[in-house]
Amino acid sequence: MAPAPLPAAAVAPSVDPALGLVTVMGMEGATETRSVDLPTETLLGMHRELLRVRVLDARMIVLQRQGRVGFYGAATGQEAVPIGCGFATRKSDWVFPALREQAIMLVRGFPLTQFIAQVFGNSGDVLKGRQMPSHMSGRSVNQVSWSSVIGPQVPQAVGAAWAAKLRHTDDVVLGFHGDGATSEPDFHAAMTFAGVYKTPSVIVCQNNHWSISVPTARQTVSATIAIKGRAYGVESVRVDGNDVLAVYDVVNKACDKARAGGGPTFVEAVTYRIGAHSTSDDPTRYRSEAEVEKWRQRDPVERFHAWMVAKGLTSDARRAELEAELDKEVIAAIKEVEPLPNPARETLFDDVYAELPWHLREQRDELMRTPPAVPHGGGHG
Ligand SMILES: Cc1ncc(C[n+]2csc(CCOP(=O)(O)OP(=O)(O)O)c2C)c(N)n1
Repeated sequence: MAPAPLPAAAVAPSVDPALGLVTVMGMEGATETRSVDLPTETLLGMHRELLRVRVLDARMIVLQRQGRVGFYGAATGQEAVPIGCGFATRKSDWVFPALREQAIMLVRGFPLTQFIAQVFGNSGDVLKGRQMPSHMSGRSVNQVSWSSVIGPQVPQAVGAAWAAKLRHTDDVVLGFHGDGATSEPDFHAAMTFAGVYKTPSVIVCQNNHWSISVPTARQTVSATIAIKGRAYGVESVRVDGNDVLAVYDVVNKACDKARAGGGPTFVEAVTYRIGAHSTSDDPTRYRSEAEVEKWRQRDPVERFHAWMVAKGLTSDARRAELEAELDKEVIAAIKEVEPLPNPARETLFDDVYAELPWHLREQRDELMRTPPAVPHGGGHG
């Protein structure tokens, strides 16, 4: 198998935003290629959220390894994309994620306990245990669930953006996908539609260099993924996806443009999946440790932390305190939600029909006459 092309971040900045790489921080974080003008409170918020995803993902993987939850897809190495994007949105915007953007919900105010209850899929889960872990959604934060099929969320996002335009709101819809999804027809349909109807969309491709075991080099021979947007008449930008400030800057500008009626933007965020595709994957079977190590040197959490230290906004000691505090919060949330019972069996029949049709009423009644196979209670799925 051909190795993934390395390292995208070394591509020299070019005047062409679809071929170059927008950065704010230097590769080690302590330096910067240009200055940013963000309130200290926002910068501290980004720092906290980056650390929170790292801590949360590590805990969730432990739960899966202990057999306490069934599955988890971590964002390790890619945290700057969901966090940068989350900060760039407004409350009334919409998010159509793929597997690694669940943290946007947290940035936009979704409660941590409900988030973790979704990983357990128990009665604390607002989705009533109907979705896989890492396919979360929350009505309260306008985040729509991913179906697990690679691609459909992109045309859905574009369709929702078209609806926002027809309603004359200035809401923006963000749709996410991976590099692998660019080989799916849905990606091309979405880009065509976004270009033709000038939808207020920001379509973000997280190019993490691997689609499970298939490297990006097998998805395309185009110079970059961003350049594809040009064929659809969609303004396209390639950004350093391990640079939270650059992601924020590019996506924030794209949102402003969309709100002002300027139409869609396609963003390729160049990043790398440091961990496994999911808890069902063993990446040592298809990529080298040397490749992973190269990307660890550009770790988005470490880079931003180094930048914040250089600015005098935090310190290693403060970070250690914050990590301990965040870990405590995650553990407390697990303790609170894990003992919750499974969703009641009859909830299976809720939420699809305003009035349950006769054949489903019969099935529900029959189910309720049958004793549960597993006692109702105990949170271990
Ligand atoms: C249509 C479809 N084909 C295959 C799969 C199996 N599958 C699940 S995740 C995945 C890789 C997706 O890669 P990419 O789009 O690059 O996103 P990443 O997971 O790397 O973020 C595949 C092939 C699927 N879920 N749906």
